[in-house]
Amino acid sequence: MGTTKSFPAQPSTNAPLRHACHPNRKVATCGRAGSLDGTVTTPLLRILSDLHLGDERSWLSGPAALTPLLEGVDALVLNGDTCDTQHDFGPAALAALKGFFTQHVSNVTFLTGNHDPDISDLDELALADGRVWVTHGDVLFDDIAPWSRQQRELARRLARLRHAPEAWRQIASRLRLMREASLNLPREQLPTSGGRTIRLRRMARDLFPPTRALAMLHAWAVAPGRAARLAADQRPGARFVVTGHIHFPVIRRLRGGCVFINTGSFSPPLGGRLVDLQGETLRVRRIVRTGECFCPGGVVAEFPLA
Ligand SMILES: [Mn+2]
Repeated sequence: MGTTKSFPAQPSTNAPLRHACHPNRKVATCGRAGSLDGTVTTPLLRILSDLHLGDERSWLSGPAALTPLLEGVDALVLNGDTCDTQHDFGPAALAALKGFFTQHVSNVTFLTGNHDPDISDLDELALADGRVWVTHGDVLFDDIAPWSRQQRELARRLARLRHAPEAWRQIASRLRLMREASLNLPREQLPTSGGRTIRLRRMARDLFPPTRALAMLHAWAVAPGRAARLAADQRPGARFVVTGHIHFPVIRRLRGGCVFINTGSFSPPLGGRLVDLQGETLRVRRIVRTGECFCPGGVVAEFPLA
């Protein structure tokens, strides 16, 4: 796997896993950022996921609610399901959304998720010289989202696509097949009327049939171990696997030394976390809500990257 000189790496056809530079490398290529009082700051890379902008179950009324989370950030990675490009965000709306982020942060990387399979051609990212592997997380599940109401349709599509076992075994090509299967999925129908009972009706819909909740709990249970095994097999340099997708903010230290981090989501019930890479430190922080806005909260865990 090759490396590139600056963050983010440019797409290339024969190297699906893009290696982004360690944040410290940016110091070497771009110089340290200085402030007016002469202090020197180390570039900050921030990872967020599962914004689900435009989805009525998302807490975000719009991207402006994220502004406090973008302050002081030099590079931003949006790790999938930023919005639904298949239904809610056409080309013009998507361009405006991307423009919002690039106005606030000079360096923005959009990774694909199952709801935004065509937001970019980047399905995964290697940071800190490959020590941090970032991907949305659906690659951990053979049928993308086992708890989804669209699971049958997804499974049907994938069965058609995964005819070559070797293509399925390799993460990069498997991710491409999964993105292909997620294109043009029919929209999930949600109750849109019912007045004051609409929330209850939606909650009931989320909980039934109970097999959906069980599939979700199962996904939460198996994701860390699967991530560690997949990383050991195909991204062996990775000591940290950063995912979203399962909407379950968690950190698991696994046997073999791999650390699984899930950044949750911007929707109920569990909310989200962010991952910061700065200097030789990886930091997981809570995301807290203040009124309509979301801000960085307390540090949940801190790891040396070196
Ligand atoms: Mn997802």
